[in-house]
Amino acid sequence: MFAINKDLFKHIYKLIKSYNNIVIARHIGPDPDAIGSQIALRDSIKLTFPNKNVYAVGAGVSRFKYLGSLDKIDLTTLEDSLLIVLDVPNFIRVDGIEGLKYSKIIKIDHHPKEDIVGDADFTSNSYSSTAEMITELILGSKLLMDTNVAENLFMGIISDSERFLFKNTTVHTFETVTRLLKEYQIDFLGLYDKLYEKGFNECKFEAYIIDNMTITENGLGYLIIDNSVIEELGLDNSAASVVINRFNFIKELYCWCFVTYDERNEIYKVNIRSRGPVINEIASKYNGGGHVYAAGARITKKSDISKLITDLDKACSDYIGKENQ
Ligand SMILES: [Mn+2]
Repeated sequence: MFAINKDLFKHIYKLIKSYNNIVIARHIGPDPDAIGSQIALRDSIKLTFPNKNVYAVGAGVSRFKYLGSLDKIDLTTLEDSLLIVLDVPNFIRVDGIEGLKYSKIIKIDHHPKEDIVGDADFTSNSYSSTAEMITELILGSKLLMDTNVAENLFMGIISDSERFLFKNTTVHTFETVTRLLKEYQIDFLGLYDKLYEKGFNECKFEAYIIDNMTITENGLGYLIIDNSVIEELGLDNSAASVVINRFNFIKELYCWCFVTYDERNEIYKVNIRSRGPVINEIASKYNGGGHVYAAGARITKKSDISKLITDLDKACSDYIGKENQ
């Protein structure tokens, strides 16, 4: 893996070096991997080149404020910038680059390839997280790292691999984390408090899901979540995506999905997870996509919800068939 990337890392470093204005973006509805990677790379470039203007853009999420702050800037005032796109394969899901004039793109992402192609392109779905890729880039190039950068990368890896529980975890993931821990004295137990502390109402929401989820005989769990439940508990409409990973390893479930209705955008958002069946190809049929075992979809027609559920159930049944062979 390292040998192939050496020239690519040189190319990425050269591009970064040659631009004064650099804008780093990631996907809408960001998670700790997206924001942690973005802030870590911004801070690493600033450490390496203190005179450059480097901006991490997109809407902030108050829950992830501990990762650092994003930059509020009128992008239309920037001349000739370098755009770095992280953790997102398609332009439609890039957050906060409207009006930006850029001449080159660097792309770093662990999702299956879609329409974004970088002039320097580091796309591979054999990494647990974008943060794992950026750690490899920084440690394998002349970019600098400090404890703060290392902590944000650590958080991205831990979060996207669900603390090494997900199937995207590899020996390389452990090696990468070991290097961060060894070389940058990360207070990882302190960081876990920030990442895993949850309110009691979030626990009640988990209980509501457990109580109301339908489980098919093929091992698909699904629930169309009532918005009034989320409101009564004082949670926001990202609640389902916050808790979905907590339903892993339930014996009766191979795949599980939660549907929430986003009133403002008049769209049904579906979060899907799996511990066997491939789900991103199904999600892409319903205006979505993602990883093999973690994906999402956006549905406008209510009747498509049951079609999606039927497709996922079929994937579970195929998977059980395969397992029994
Ligand atoms: Mn990611």
